[in-house]
Amino acid sequence: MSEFTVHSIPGSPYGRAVLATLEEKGAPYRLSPVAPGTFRSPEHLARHPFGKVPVLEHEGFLVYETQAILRYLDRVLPTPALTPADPKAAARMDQAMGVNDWYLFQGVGSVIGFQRVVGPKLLGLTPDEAVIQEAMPRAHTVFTELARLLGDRPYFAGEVLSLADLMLAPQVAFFTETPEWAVLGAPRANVTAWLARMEARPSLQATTWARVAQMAQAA
Ligand SMILES: N[C@@H](CCC(=O)N[C@@H](CS)C(=O)NCC(=O)O)C(=O)O
Repeated sequence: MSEFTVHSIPGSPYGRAVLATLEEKGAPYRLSPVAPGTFRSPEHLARHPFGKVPVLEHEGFLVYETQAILRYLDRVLPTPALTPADPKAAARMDQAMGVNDWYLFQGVGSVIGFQRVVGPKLLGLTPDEAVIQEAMPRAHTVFTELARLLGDRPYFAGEVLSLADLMLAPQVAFFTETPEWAVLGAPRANVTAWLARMEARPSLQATTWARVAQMAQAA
């Protein structure tokens, strides 16, 4: 299998989902770091007209949007399969990936993760407590729903790992670095057990912020 190139940055949960999926597949890949401040450069906009990461490059084919990237990887690298064969389980996977994009990231991760982690760590910003408080009602709804969807099963689509887990785990992991985890994640035993299960996987361990920063330095 020819090498995959992932255009991303250390600390991107979406980028981590792509890297962790490549790790799960045992595929050869390299990180092409997108330098801070160059997201809207002509070079990056040519890859991603919305100026975001990640972008996957494979055999001259470029694709952005993490869901599209993960599904592409699962098609060109069929083993281990990360999409359930059972239509209902596959629908749960798709649903959880949609919840990740539309409700967890938008207005929750993008606010609390930015205010508490990315802003202070990368830009030296002080968290805006009012903005965080504004995001909390939606955050409670999202975590309540994640706990309900997961139920008492080990993974979001059921008994086996799927793309949904690889997409959600990097986003949910961000919250463990915030005080809000105490009310959002920590009280939900199934969510914390699932996250611990995910973070113990070699694919997640190989793609922590620190490990991706090392990849970026070596690139
Ligand atoms: N819908 C996109 C979301 C990607 C996204 O929001 N990426 C963030 C990093 S995790 C980003 O590039 N942010 C930079 C910006 O918005 O300027 C996907 O699924 O890939």
